This record gives sequence, C-alpha cells and structure tokens, in this order.
Amino acid sequence: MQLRKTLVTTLTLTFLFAGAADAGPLKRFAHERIDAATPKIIGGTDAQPGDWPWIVALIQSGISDNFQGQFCGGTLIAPDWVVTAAHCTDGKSPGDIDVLAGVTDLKNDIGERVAVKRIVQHPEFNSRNLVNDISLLQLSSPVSPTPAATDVGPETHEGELATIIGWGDTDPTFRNDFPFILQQAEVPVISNTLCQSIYGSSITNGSLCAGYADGGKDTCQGDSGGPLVLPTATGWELAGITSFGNGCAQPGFYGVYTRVATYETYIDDSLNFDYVACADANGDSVINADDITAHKADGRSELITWINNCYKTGSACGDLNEDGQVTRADLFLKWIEIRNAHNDWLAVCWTPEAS
Ligand code: 4AZ
Repeated sequence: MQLRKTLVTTLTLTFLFAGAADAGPLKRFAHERIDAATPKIIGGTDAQPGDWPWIVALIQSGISDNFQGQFCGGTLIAPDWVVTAAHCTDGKSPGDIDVLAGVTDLKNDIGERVAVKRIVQHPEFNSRNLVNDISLLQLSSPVSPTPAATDVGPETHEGELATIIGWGDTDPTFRNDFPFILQQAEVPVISNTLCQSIYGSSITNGSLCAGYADGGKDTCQGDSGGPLVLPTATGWELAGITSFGNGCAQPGFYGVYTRVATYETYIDDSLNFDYVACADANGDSVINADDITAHKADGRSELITWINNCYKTGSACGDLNEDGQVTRADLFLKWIEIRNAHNDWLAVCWTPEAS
C-alpha cells in the first residue's frame, strides 16, 4: 500500500503544480493514440459493440469530447444507478461528472451521456488505504442499456477466471496510451490471504484480487471504477470494482478490486432509500428551498431545547465532553453536532427533485 500511496501522492503533487484544480490522482492529461501493435487494456483485446452493455464511462462534465473527458469506469446496476469506485468520486460534486452509456468506441460512438444527480459515496471510504472503495451515482435520467446483475454470492471465487474491462491505460509504464476502443482481459481471482501478504491492511474482506504472478494482464490508470465480472449460467455478474494496484501488470503484484458481495446492503439500502421523503423537511410534499429553511429551524429548536434542559440546568445531558462540568465547550460541541447533522442531511437527502 505504501507504494500505491506514494504513487497517488506523486501524481497529486504533479497535478497541483500543473495548476489543475479539479484533477484527481487518476486524472490524465495527455492522450496519445496507441499504435496497433501495442498490447491493449494491459494485455487485453478490443471489445465488440454490445459485449458489455452495462459498462459506462465517467466523463468530466466540463469536457465535451468523451475520449478527452473520460477519467474512470462504472457499471450500470439499475437504469438510473451506476456503481463505481469511491476514489473516482471523492471530493467531487454531482455536477462535475457525466455518465456515458452505450458506447464501445469513445471517439466515434454517440451513446447516451447524462448528468449525475446524486453521489452516494461509501461513508467509510478511506482515501489513504482505499478501504471501502465504492460509490454510487444516481443519474439525472435513466439510460437504456441493460443493467448488470450484482447478486453475486459469498463464495471467494478463488481460481475463477474473471473478465476486467475498461478504457484505461494500455501501457504498464504509465505512458498514457489510452485506447478509443473498450478493452477486455481475463485474469484469475487469487486468495485474499496471498493478496494481503503483498498489500497488507489495505486488503479487507471488502477486497477481491486478481491477476497473474508473472503480471502481463491487468487494469490500469483510467480503468478504476469499472467492472470485474464473472460468468454465470445466464450471463455475467458484477463481482469487483477496479480499485488499485502497485503499478500495472507488474510481476509479483495483482490488481485489487472492491468485492461487490461485501457491499450488498450498502447498495440495496442506497438504491431503495426514499431521498424525496428525506428531503421534504417541512412535510409539504414539495422539495424546494423552504425545506432547507425548515431543516435549519429544526436544528435551531433542537439547540434551544438542549440549552434549556441541559446547558442552563447544568444537567448530566449537558456534559458532552464528559469532563465533569457543563461549560461553553459543551455548548460549542452541541453547535458543531447540529451543524454537522445539517450538512449530512444536505449531502444525503437534499437534491432538489423539483424547482
Ligand atoms: C489506477 O491508477 C490503477 N493494476 C487502477 C488499477 C490498477 C492500478 C492502478 C491495478 O487507476
């Protein structure tokens, strides 16, 4: 993990010095056309139109050229929901990201490009070791391709041959050789024990690792957030989300993927959550700025109630920092708590569903 951390830091610093305010660690700048002899994904082959209907590209919303703007992959799991990696959405707002569905060739296919309405990033994503690297995007409108199945069972899948797919770098030395055509490659799933011996505590039961001891086939920069799929009797199931690795396709290292099965509850809860009801703070069935006013007012009255019942009376319920006395420090903590709760509500619930 140390190696990955170093890599990310290096890239981040490079981008900072390049003056690109919104460029994340995996953002690329230069695109060079790859020559036909260069191995693809890393060690992959061209996908055919329709092979992977549920794969999507995440595109920087400010860039009209799909190829130039692509920075991560994702998988459609419902007509208006995409699952991707948290490190693809971390620090971003819905307005920063578009989703492009229904394309194989980023340069020539038209597809459906839609705005993101809501980002539901895993609340325990750790940007230092990339634990819980999963995020959900709700689309501003549904797209037509068939979503992928995510009901993958609890098996380890060790030894099974998985398929990795993406528009990421095709050159293991990070030379920024990005393909127009979607790439695919097959890699075996390895045990978490072996993976942990390489990457340490970054590997949890939410991780799935795949690749060859000799390297050669792997995901790389730009593939992040995209799918690792396993064959089923009826088609494919989404088992992993491209997360990280020490470089790409290097001997002795493997690709690390977020294990989708571990996050079934987070996915189901997030997709089934009633965001509209949550946003309707004043209960008038209309989502508008009045709800923000109402939610703030609720916070203020909660604070006043606490002041009257706990702070002024010096009761035990006023001693938030548990130092044996009720002081202005406790009042400050209460204020912070209410402000944070309001901000959480804004982030989780308050997407204006209507004007
Ligand atoms: C990346 O930087 C990245 N070999 C993604 C996957 C892997 C390495 C790097 C796995 O997005």
